[in-house]
Amino acid sequence: MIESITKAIKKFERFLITSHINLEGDSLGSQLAMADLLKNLGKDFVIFDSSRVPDHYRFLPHVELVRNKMDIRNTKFDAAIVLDCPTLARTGKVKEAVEKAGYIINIDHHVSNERFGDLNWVEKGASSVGEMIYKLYKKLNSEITREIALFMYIAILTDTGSFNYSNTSSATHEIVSELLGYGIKPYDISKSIYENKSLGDIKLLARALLSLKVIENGRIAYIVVRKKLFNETKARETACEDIISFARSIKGVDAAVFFREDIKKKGIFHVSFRSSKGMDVNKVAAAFGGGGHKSASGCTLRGNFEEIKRKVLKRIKSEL
Ligand SMILES: [Mn+2]
Repeated sequence: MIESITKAIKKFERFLITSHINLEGDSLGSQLAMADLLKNLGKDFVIFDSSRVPDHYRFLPHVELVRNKMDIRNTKFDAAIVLDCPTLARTGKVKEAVEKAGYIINIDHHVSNERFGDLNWVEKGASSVGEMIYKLYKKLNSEITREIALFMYIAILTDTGSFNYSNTSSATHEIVSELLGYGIKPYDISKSIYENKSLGDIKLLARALLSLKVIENGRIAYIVVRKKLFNETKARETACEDIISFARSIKGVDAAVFFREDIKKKGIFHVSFRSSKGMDVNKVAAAFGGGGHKSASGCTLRGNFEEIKRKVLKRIKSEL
């Protein structure tokens, strides 16, 4: 598969690079690493994403290349490279531009990937798309610099939960060991990403934890964050990123659920799932039109909150 990807990259000249809405470490790191790979090969590219770069990733070089607006009528691409994205709909408003590009290269590691591309390289066993891009560099014999190593490291670091999740393997550590050889500083990176919170973010965390409930004899834990909490605490949307791990960390919990009301759109709720001990939460998210990985997934629902909560908890109970 990787050969057809390298062939396509060599064949085309002008690329659209994109990823999923709500950018995070893997989507951002893999896009920036892909951009440098294309640059190394003398190709043209534009990075166009639906969401803005979160504040705690603004320390990365080249983030200014990430565009959130584009006049697609006057732009022509030979191909679109879609990274870390299980469905085309997850590219958000970039979907139209991807379709217009005419040829789609889909590179991903989600089990729920819908193979929407003309070329689909989906590696369920990869820790992150960053790890897959690393393999592309090796395959193409392309030079890795300190900056490129940083992009890949961030993708791997964040998608493995700082090397804690079950997707962490000896291969992951071997790659990371090589990346560290380029002189990147794990402590500085970790500080920039994880210790850059506002006071409001922490106040929101405190309030969110107060909402934590356990059901089914402690086997399911869930947390709820309603819209008004953002106003009351002055937290940023990204403050919610890893609150769900507190629910999963409780002894005896098989599955954790995090409900977050959308700040802008009325009646929209984002639901995340995390499991331990092998429950397949990708299946649970898929039942509501979402997806992800076996032990980490999500979906978005519209409607009355109590009704959504009831439906979601009923579905996850059936997996116990
Ligand atoms: Mn990923």
